[in-house]
Amino acid sequence: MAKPVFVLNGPNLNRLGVREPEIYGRDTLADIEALCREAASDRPVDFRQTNHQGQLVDWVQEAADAAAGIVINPAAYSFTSLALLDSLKMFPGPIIEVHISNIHRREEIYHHSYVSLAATGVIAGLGAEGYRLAMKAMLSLLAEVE
Ligand code: CA2
Repeated sequence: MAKPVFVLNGPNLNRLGVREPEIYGRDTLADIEALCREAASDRPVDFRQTNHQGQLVDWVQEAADAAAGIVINPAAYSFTSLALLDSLKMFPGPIIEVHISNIHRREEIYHHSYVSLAATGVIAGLGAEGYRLAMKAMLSLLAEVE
């Protein structure tokens, strides 16, 4: 049985589809989970969301043993968390960072992601579709190494 792809989501993403649709679109996190599972086809997906930084670190550490790859939208922790960066640096497989909005078109505080220093690739500004593309890219990357 193939190892799963962990899809990890950071703070406030549980509120997607409820507020600020002009920035984040109308898809809910449940909709995004469904499209990730569809894009993954036979590959198992472990889809999670937390509002807590330490929980994300714990899940990345868990992924080091249990997951083939990580797709992560760290939300605000992208721009603040050296703890998350350190944990991702220890992950041996591919990491794809996803942002629903184009962080580079937003205020300057959103322009520098620490997580990007550990990411294999970054997708931003394509809405929920970014997760589908991230899953497709992840499957290609895993096909190269497995
Ligand atoms: O665009 C993204 O995916 C972000 O990672 C989302 C983060 C933001 O801090 C990043 O700059 C970009 C914020 C998520 C907030 O989610 C909300 C959902 C519904 C309503 C309001 C906020």
